Amino acid sequence: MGHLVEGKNIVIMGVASERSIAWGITSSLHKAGANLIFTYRQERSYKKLTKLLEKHDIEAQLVVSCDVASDESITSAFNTIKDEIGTIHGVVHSVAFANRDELQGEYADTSRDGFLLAQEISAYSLVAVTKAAKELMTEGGSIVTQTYLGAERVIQNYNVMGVAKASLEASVRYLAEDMGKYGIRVNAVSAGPIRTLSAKGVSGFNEKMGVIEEKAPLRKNVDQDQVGDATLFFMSELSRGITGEVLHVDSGYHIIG
Ligand code: NDP
Ligand code: N5H
Repeated sequence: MGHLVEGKNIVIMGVASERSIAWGITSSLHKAGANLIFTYRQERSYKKLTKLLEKHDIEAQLVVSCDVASDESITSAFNTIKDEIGTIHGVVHSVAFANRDELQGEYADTSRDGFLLAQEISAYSLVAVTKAAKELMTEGGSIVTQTYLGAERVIQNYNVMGVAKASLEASVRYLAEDMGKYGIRVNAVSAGPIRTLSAKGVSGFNEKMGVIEEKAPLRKNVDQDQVGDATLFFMSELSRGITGEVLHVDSGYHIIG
């Protein structure tokens, strides 16, 4: 896999810690020769990222702040990327957010604000980022987001995030149609449960991991590196015929009834 994305400029959004799915993706893309640009929201994530890059001897082309809740922040981030880097070939979207108290109990209790917040950060952000990134993808490109099975089925506690991921997956299809004519592909990876900062403290997470070990065809949980390699596939020319797809990296769990 040494040269699958050699020389490609790829933006990675959503590294918050060494456990982040976006960090697994960073490892895979780095090993495959990509030039990496990072965006972060919280200062804490910026510090983590800087330390991680140093520890793993990875040189970022650029690290820029981007809060996907704000159009100005997205515009400013991609303008900086345009000025400093120029053409980009890929974007990894690995961000989501919902109020913790709405990731338990009944979905019917979801507040209007909580619903809109989850949609804004976890689904609309892909639309806004795609629009901004398209201007820099003058040689075509690949956009990959992260989703979860709770978009397709009712999974206890996922609630408002399940509805946001359904919206995200539908956006992947509509965006794939729009972007196809510019040579830009848009896909999603649907990962099984992985212990990350986001997953920390959410109700029922441990049980979900246990079920995978018991019921998934491969009888084990997935990890960040497996998602990283699948994302690398989507970033590379190996997937050149694929767009609008949701690829499950979940030990096969989604096929089990
Ligand atoms: P992490 O907590 O590591 O990453 C979540 C990221 O979202 C953080 O980097 C956070 O940045 C970012 N984020 C939240 N709000 C904003 C915002 N307004 N603007 C910019 N960035 C924001 O968790 P994961 O790696 O688990 O999550 C990454 C993606 O993977 C999410 O889309 C998640 O739904 C998806 N996923 C996760 C699974 C799992 O089991 N972990 C399974 C399937 C999908 P900051 O901290 O700086 O705010
Ligand atoms: C069925 C499950 C378990 C229950 C639901 C979990 C949903 C998690 C997704 C969201 C993104 C988590 C979230 O927004 C947490 C925040 O309220 C609080 N956390 C934070 O603010 C931390 C510090 C920052 C870094 O997090 C974010 N997001 O900014 C699903 C699980 C089996 C799989 C899973 C965990 C899926 C997923 O989408 O992440």
